[in-house]
Amino acid sequence: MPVRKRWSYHASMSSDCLFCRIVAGEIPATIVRETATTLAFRDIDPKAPVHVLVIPKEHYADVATLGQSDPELAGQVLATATEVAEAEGLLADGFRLMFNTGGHGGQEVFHVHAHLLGGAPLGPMLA
Ligand code: DGP
Repeated sequence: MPVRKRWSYHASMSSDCLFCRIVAGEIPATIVRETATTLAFRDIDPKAPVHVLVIPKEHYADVATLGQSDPELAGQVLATATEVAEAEGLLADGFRLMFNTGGHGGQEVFHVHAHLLGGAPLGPMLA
């Protein structure tokens, strides 16, 4: 019986990953910025007037894995997030950039993504 190859912890694309399927164009998304290595698109359930998800196109499960495996790509995600923040007019008043990570972090989609939130006062994080 053939052994079904499991996707390694990071791989270029996973067919059962929601955000890999957005990168592949198989699932529609409102894309606000795209670079050779990153993609930014609006969150389907926005928690602020501006709520954009910024991802590397390559699949990494979470920011810890990305940061350890490819810090240059992690930096490109931050650069794209900053470009989106500027394009959305968030630089003057500020914004929040966060990576939910793992179970305690409340991560639901295991393709690393930065949440870029802004457009209104967001209040304290740990209320
Ligand atoms: P997290 O809990 O950090 O894993 O956040 C996952 C986010 O992904 C959540 O804010 C909702 C968003 N999301 C889930 N499914 C979709 C989708 O199909 N399209 C878009 N644009 N966003 C999605």
